[in-house]
Amino acid sequence: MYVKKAVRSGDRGARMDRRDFLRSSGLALGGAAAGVLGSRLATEEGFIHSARASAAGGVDPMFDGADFIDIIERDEGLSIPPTSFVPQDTEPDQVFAIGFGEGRTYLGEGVMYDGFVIDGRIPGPTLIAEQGEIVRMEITNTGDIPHGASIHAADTQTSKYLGEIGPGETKSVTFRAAMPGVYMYHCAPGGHAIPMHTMFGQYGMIVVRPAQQPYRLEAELGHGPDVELFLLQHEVYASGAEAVEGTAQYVAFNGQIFRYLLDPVQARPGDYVRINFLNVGPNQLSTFHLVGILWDYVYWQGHPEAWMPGGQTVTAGPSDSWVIEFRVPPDEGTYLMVDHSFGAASMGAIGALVCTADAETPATVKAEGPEHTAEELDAFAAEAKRTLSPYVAPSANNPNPARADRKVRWGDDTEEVIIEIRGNTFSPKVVEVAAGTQVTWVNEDALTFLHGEYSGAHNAVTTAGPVSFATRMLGHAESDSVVVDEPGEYTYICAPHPYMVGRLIVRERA
Ligand SMILES: [Cu+2]
Repeated sequence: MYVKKAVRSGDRGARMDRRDFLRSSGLALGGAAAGVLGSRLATEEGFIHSARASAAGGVDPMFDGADFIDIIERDEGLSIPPTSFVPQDTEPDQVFAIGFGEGRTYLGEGVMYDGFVIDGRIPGPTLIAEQGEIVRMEITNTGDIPHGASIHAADTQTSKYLGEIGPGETKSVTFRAAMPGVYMYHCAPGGHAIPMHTMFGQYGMIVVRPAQQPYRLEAELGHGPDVELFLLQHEVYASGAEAVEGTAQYVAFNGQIFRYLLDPVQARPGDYVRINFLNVGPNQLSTFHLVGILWDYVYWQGHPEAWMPGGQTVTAGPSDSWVIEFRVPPDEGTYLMVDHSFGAASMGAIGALVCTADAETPATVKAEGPEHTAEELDAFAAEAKRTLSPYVAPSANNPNPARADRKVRWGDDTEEVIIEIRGNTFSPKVVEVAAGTQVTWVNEDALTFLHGEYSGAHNAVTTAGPVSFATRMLGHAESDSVVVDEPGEYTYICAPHPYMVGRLIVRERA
């Protein structure tokens, strides 16, 4: 697991100096981007194509030979930023290299999570680019099944370049971070796997900082934030079925439940605080609130021109974001950060901003989940009260299973038991029946286009047990049954999604 954040065009300090120079001279783009986009004058309204380039009748040299040159030419003459499209061989200012795979994390409060991860964490690393920079995303599949990526900061094709990444494979996309804002990125292998992998934990935050226009409180105070918090709200599910239905087991800020209640964010009275807030969801609405604080300014999706004054909350559906700015009042004390949709707060989406005169600022808190070594995770697992795994029926080290993981036992008079397949999960995951009971699997996953990992088509095939059985492959709303006469414990999987594990316990009929 690794994060590589390479600055390709000189060191960061040198680039900042250059941007300051460009800003003062009316050209406000960073690094190599300034070189290739230098023909554009930057104003508060956006990019204005310079008279010099228009007079020459050409576009930036980087687009020489581009297929849709007339569209590029049109866009370069508009007052709004161009799209993110650049030729894929454009030299990047920053390279974000991240790994997508399967793995476990620690959710806090004695709960382990076994799901899908980015760089071994949930959420994945916080990626920060400057508006105008050329960014290359390099996605490596570190796991055993296909992954991929969707980058919301890119106003151009990403699925074409980052879809269907096989195990061990690396794919990349190069784009211009043209539009400032706070964005989500997430796994997007293709088809049914896009919502599945995202709901199982593969997401993170990518921020494009405005280069042309500072946020208002920064302009008013004449300096950047004393405390900058990148805060990502996300749900954790005990089963794929509950994920599809939107019934979260926990809701967290930055990877652990009650993370900042136990390890508060520190600030001083009077500090300028900026929160880059992203509700990943993937299902629930959030109304983020800071108890005892009114916002000075908020910016919808983080765009500096999409500002509003005042307010007590920001309302964010899944993948919605805000930049929030406020001053800490001149008084020491604790300010609680909550999702005021209070069910979520009670399930983990609550933290503290503790303000004392001797707090050490400036400070930055990133949105990625905590990093733990394999040894630390082993230690957490050994002490775990519970393990959550959305698509697996955990058998070991799960003394207090979540509702979705509890065995469902059917009496001897039951003739037929239905096991639904929903959200890449057998539901119930663990079923006990008397010998001779008919067991029927019904596929409730509806997105059954494509095939394999990219499809919601499933079956049930034994991997262990006294005898073998297999259903046929099931499309949406299709079913198949078996009658198991041989008592014993059966483990079965879905062949196209072998990480899906169910258990069937067949007891002697009394
Ligand atoms: Cu994935």
